[in-house]
Amino acid sequence: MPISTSPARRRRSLALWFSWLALLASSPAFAAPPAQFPADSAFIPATCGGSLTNDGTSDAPSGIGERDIVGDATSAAFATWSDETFAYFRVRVAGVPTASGGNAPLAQLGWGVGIDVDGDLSTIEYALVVDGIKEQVNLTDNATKSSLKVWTPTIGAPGYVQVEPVTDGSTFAKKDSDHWLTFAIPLQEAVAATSNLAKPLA
Ligand SMILES: [Ca+2]
Ligand SMILES: [Ca+2]
Repeated sequence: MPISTSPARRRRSLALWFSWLALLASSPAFAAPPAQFPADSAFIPATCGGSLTNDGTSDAPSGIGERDIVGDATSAAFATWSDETFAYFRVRVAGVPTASGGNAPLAQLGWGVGIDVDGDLSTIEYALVVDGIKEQVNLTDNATKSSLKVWTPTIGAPGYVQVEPVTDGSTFAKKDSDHWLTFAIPLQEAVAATSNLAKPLA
């Protein structure tokens, strides 16, 4: 597993330290969405300070239910996996992040992670956001807020996003069941999108 993680901020800003270069040599120039996402058992729960990543339930009044990232000492809030082509990220949310209104299938919300590439967690170089309004996965330069790469569709056949109930028994949700919101990005495309910047992913 080539990715280690270190959350820097709560909710949408879990910081990541990427070291995926060894995987890139055999990656194709263009990667369609993954034909299938890894099994739950493949994902590595992210840790922070030696403990599983955690986040309180209903800790932000404006961010409850499907927008509430949740986790505790036994159920990580965040997990990752990568294979030769994709890096996968998942966040545990206290609800169902899909909806029939607006631009379905995702609810009209956003979920994401911050990406640190230089080991200085006071600066988060990139943001990777699942945009439920535009229905896309967006890699942005966190300093300029400019979009570097967009992947679509979100949930599709196939798509870059998967939503499914958790299978480890967590019950943070007050109403609906806890869900994993999982998203995949093609490694080589992400690296190429940042190759001309001061702190590229590769
Ligand atoms: Ca929370
Ligand atoms: Ca940094």
